[in-house]
Amino acid sequence: MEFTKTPGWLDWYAGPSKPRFQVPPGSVDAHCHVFGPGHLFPFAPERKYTPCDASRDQLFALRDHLGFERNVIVQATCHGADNSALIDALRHSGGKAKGIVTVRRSVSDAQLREMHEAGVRGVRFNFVKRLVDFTPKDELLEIAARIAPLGWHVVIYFEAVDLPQLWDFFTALPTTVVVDHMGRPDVAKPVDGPEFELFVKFMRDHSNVWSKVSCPERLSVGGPPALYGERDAYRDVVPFARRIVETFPDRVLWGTDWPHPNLKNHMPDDGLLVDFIPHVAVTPALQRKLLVDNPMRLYWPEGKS
Ligand code: 0GY
Repeated sequence: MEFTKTPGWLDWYAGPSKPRFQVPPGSVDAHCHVFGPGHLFPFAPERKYTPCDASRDQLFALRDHLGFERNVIVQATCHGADNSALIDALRHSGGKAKGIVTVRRSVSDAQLREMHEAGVRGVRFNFVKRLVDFTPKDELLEIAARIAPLGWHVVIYFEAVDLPQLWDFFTALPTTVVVDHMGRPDVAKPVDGPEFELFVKFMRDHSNVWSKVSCPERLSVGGPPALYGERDAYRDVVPFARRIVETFPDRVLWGTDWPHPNLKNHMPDDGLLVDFIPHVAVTPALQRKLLVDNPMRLYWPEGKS
């Protein structure tokens, strides 16, 4: 099927620089996506955007270019609950990718087992209104109860202003809970202000909650780097990410977010994003936890396979 991209869509940047920061051996890019290709894996009718293609082979090439060893591929909303592109990527990864899917309550136990076999280790619940239609909480709780026995976890995506109303639901989840992009803080607000304090409390009071300290390019209000290759971008996000890394060093993950859906004003150089890591994880010990030990414990507890 042929698809027309959403007007104004920014394609992923095909010439990323080599990062100056060398990630530790065995590093995991724990948040990235595949899009289609649309002619093989059509985008979902209920999608809120139509992206450019971003194939598994392109993702694996980026992984190698940046010096990473493994990927955690997260189902993107443009594919709805059809996880075929993601499963195909897992199956062609040679054991180097695990996945997070989106499912409806109609999913069968046999389908869940098959996904597990392919390398799926979690489901994503998305509360960002521009991306998805509302799913009733009882459906999500039912799904969480069914995936818990598989040892899977729940990935949640929401915006900081919505945390108070989602708190009771999130804290009732029976699994490990991984938050995308630190719950999207408004980085124009103080890092020790009430909004981000609530997120810190969420993690402090609930030892099953982890966070990805990803997406400075999405959270920054300081604007895009003037030129690709500029090494000083996104500094307004640093205090937020650094606080989470230093307060919860054993429950943080990092990911590129390639191919960066829905960015409006610029497309990041993924090499530059990797160079952001030592600003938020400032010691080799913290970098190793963030990039290797934590994602391996969560996604490859059996060790290298
Ligand atoms: C991200 C962020 C976004 C999109 C999605 O699944 C998605 O479509 O996650 C976004 O637009 O903020 O993590 O990729």
